[in-house]
Amino acid sequence: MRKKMFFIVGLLFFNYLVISCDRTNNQVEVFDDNRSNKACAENKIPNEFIVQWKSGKISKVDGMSQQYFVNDFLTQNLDQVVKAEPNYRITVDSSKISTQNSCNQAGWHHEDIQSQAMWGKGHFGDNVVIAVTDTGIDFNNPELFNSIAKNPGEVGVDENGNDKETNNIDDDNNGYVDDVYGLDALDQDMIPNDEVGHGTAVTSTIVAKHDHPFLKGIAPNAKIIPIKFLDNFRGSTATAVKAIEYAILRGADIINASWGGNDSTSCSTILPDFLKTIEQKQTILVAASGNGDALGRGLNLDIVSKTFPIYPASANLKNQITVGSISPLSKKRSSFSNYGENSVELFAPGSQILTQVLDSKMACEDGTSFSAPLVSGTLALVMNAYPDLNPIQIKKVLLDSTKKDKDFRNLTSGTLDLQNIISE
Ligand SMILES: [Ca+2]
Ligand SMILES: [Ca+2]
Ligand SMILES: [Ca+2]
Repeated sequence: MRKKMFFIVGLLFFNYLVISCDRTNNQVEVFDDNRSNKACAENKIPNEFIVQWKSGKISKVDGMSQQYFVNDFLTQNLDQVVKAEPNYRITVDSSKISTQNSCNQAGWHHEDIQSQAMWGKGHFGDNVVIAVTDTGIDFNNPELFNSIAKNPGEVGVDENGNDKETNNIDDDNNGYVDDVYGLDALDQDMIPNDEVGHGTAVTSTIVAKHDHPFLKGIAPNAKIIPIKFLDNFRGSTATAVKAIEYAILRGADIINASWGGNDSTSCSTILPDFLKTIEQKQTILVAASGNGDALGRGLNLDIVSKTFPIYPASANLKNQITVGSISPLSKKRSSFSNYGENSVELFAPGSQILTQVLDSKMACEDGTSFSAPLVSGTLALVMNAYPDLNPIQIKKVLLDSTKKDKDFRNLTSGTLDLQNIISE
């Protein structure tokens, strides 16, 4: 009798152990803390998490401790969760924001890539929409403001005779009320106003009008969707996902991503999973290759990507183009620019680029952040020249036309060259 009791108690205890171990293992499986990595630990936003749901949705969960999130929230929702992780900070690369208001080599980039070859044929980016996922734009800059692609579903008059822009109704049913211009994923409003200057500079590289001798946008007639998801301290994996989701919702032909070049994007496994879904969309993602290590020395992304990938640069999507930077003096890779025969498609000017910044001032910028928009804008011109091609074909036209130089360590061994595009 005593023996049997012991057996039953023992069995119960054993069962309990199995159940609790099982539960813990499941949680460990879905929750990836990446705690061994110092950069990840430093960039973890306290009490914020991201959940990738089986429905395909990705959402931020906040306002609870990690212990509560794992033991309570995840436990309760385990059957609906694919993965969860801390929300990691993504910041703009402020080391590459210029304070110089003029460039010795201003305007060199259009000569180098022979922009006139496309402009001369009347290709200025008309009817092409480029989403700029960045710090927003200066809404007081009339040139940039007038380049915004207004959301056609939120303009005009509704059935009650009210202006759809301000009727406080989500007229196009895309989940955002009165999103006329773009999205501010940081302040959660519909005015992506730039407080840093980076997004304004990137955007002006694409759409600045041609009334200044050296500051000319590569695709001045393209329309942009400004999407603000980062600044010097508030961006995150969660806002990056929101930004790209919104660009796709709005049907952007091209998505410019001049960001990701710090350690924290390697911490997320949900971000690359999400980026993979862009391959199914009718769009092209253009990513800056990144500005090297802490000392500004360019990195070989092919090697770095194996251990500390930089997203989106390292994502290697079919409809993605990752761009490194050329310097005007050497006409070679800018020393800070990341490179890689498998990870970087081509190089484009990214040193000494004259741009607009806040308050309609100018700045002389360095960084792969400015190489990417030159390619985004060029893609708009290619879409003008070849209006019937799909994104994969457009990408091929661009890559086939690069100016070859075996010293450039990238997929095409080449640099952006608009003269070659038009002669094909
Ligand atoms: Ca809407
Ligand atoms: Ca509305
Ligand atoms: Ca705002």
